[in-house]
Amino acid sequence: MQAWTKPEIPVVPGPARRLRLYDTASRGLVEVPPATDGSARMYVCGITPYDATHMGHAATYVTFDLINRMWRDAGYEVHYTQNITDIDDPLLERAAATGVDWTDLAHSEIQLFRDDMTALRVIPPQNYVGVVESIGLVTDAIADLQRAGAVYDVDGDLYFAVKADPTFGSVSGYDVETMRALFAERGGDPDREGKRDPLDSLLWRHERPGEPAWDSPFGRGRPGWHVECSAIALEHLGMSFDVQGGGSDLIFPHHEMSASGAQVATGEHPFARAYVHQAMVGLDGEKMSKSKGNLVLVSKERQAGTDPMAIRLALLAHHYRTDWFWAPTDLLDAQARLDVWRGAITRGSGPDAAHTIDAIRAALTNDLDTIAALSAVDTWSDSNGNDPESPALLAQALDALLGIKL
Ligand code: 5CA
Ligand code: ZN
Repeated sequence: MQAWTKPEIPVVPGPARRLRLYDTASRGLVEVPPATDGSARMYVCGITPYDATHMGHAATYVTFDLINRMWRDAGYEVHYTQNITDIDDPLLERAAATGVDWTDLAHSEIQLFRDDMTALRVIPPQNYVGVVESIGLVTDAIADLQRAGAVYDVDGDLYFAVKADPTFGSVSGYDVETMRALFAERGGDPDREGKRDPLDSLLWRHERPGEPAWDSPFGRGRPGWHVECSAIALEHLGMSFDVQGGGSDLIFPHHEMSASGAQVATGEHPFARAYVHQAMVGLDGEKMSKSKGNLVLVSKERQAGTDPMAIRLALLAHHYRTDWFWAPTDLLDAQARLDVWRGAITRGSGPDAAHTIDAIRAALTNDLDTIAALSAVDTWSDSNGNDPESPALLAQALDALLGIKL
């Protein structure tokens, strides 16, 4: 799948810093990549394209964009893969409800997402990969799981036996009761008769009348969700890549299952070195979600004339590991801050920029502390100085490190 236009990324003078991130699995900060070996690999779970990008999605992709930017700043060659869940129940349901062909719906929402990402200056992945174009990869992964003895049949549907992975549960660290509740809530089927373990997850759903289906060694059907991300990540990044990312709603079952599936299919461990999760952005007391319909959409805001850089700055004003609720004041505050910064970089001179740039790097490499990074820029804007190079240097750093083009 075609990704989107890559923004210009200026090179910033001064020493870069190594990135530390909170890893959900080990429940602590880890350095990623662990060594200065020249490359860094990241997989981020992409959209299910049945509705437009909301502020929660945008927060997720901007967060992982900061990781990308910190790695590039440190000189790593970044390998970034993102999937598109372009066949799934919600997509088929929305298409049926609106009388639109499901592939047309997916394509138009993917295009809207590309436009939103471009406007927000998110660096595109090198591999932007749809599930529909990866069915062969997914069926290969299921065949590997079969060879590992981890697959069984329930009335023609194939299931992954989670017990085949002795480390199952180690991504989320949740107890069985919590896993079971979340599994039921997030697309799983713990109570289906014939399953060996309530947590076993669907790998291949045999063809149902009226549903799209593909040929496979297991008969016609379509893939289950988790194995899609295992297969796409394995193909484009291989095992033990540096960061598996997405929103915290994906910790369980999605990231737990996709890690286990890949580990059992390859016999290697771990799937990812760090599991990084963006907290949930909500609206009016609830998680913002396409299914609830309580959305603030990036595209609507853009159409209304909002500066995309104000949207990005509004997102950056919240730390990625804290849940928060979107409010109109977020945008007003961000626009006001942007105006102050724009005023400051058009001055003839300013205070020393090197110190501020180092403070931005120190904050961002410390588990993406965007609040401290923005505050360092505020301090620079509020101070006077006589360095004529400083405003241009700072503008360059904001563009490269925070993705804010003034
Ligand atoms: N296609 C799957 C991942 S394979 C999916 O979760 N799609 S999604 O469209 O529902 O979400 C896209 C990304 O945005 C995911 O990483 C998800 O975790 C994240 N996300 C969804 N809702 C929110 C929210 N309210 N706040 C923050 N991130 C969110
Ligand atoms: Zn995924």
